[in-house]
Amino acid sequence: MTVLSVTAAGVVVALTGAPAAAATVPTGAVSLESVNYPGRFVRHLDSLGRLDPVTAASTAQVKADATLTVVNGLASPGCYSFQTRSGLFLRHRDWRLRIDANTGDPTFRADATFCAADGDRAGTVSLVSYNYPSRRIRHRDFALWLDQVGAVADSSFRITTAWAPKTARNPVIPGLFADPQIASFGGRYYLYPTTDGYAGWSGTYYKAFSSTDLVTWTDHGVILDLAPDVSWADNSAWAPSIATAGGRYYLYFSGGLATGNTAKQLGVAVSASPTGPFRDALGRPLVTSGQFPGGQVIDPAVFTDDDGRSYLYWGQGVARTVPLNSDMISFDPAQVRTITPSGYNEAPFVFKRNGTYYFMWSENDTRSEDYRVAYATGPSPQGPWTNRGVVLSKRLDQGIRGTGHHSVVRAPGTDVWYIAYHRFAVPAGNGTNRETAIDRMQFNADGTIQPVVPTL
Ligand code: FUB
Repeated sequence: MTVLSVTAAGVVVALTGAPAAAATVPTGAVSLESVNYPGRFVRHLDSLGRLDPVTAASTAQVKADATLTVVNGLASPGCYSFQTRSGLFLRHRDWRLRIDANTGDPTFRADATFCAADGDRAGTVSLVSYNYPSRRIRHRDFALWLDQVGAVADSSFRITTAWAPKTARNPVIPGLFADPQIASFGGRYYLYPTTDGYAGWSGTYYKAFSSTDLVTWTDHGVILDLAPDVSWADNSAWAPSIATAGGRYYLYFSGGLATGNTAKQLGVAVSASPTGPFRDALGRPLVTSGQFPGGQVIDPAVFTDDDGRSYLYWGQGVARTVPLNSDMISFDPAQVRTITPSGYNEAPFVFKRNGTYYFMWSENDTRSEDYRVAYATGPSPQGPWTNRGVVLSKRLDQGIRGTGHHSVVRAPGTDVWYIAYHRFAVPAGNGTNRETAIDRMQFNADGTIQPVVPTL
């Protein structure tokens, strides 16, 4: 495998020492330069892919059109998708490369996914179609086509510094990821999101990301894939939660079957590392559908109190909580309590600050631009709760919509707090094309939470 890296001078170099097979591409904003027509870059014009000259003197629009954000492959995490500044995806249709909005259906996702292979010379990359592996992105008459060629000069590109680099802080991880669960272990931050971009939220796998500064994140790849790894679930890999105890890491997750009883259930997977791989700890659900009447069995969250006792929360429509046994993978069903506050839809999350417990949740439907976060406070991990109102909602002057399904982390050793949440991807997202953002969350002197200002 050739690992490509962009230097400060903006030129891609092949890192040595990697086995020769396929290339990898750094995620984030890049530009793709033709190897046989240097100075010409992949860009879109009138929704079609082209190879055009771009120089320092080019207009800001041309530079933006020649910048692509490399993201997690919509059809496979081992490959890539390429997003335009306008949030559209590079895809092939009738063998022509063009840009379109992600419908989330399997055909679109496959048409918009490309696997990296070595180009025709060192340090270059060739992009192979995910669903037509004998075809690659190739320029012909300076238009981009999906042609039946190998790694020839017309199908080889240098990855360079983006003509229009990202300036916004959010999203913190490129691509479509929702329901971010943030945590800190051993001085490092970790993010566990839902992989988004699927019609009907039908994704199957979870990835983990880590960071020391909440700005630069490392993608640790797939940590659990329901389809092969979990016998009782095929899809609906939604909204995971993470906890640690006894040197092990526990990932609580939801999953559903593709056929038969498709109701969602909760599972728990275990690993020796926060970045997995995780394996199903029980071989069956931790909470089964119908076990407690009412509400969907999704959106697990775990809070561990100062005495080491952990509590599980979950539910859409109805919020429930139960103390976990010390093994972290079982509980006494007789101790399950319903704690649904008014306005509650889903995404419970609990944390503690200065002896006060904060119970937070999301209101409205995740497909609504009014999806938002509200909270209550109480004297124990299970309440009773006093409703305190909404703390995070859309910011239309910035085009930020659908802000919800959050989690909270404290910077270790400080009283500085951050909220991770998802929003409709800016600018072209919706309820199944969501992205992960992080902002500061501040408190008033009386312990109430100040309204969070969502930022681009
Ligand atoms: O990501 C799938 C579902 O959308 C989550 O389980 C809900 O909380 C909503 O964010």
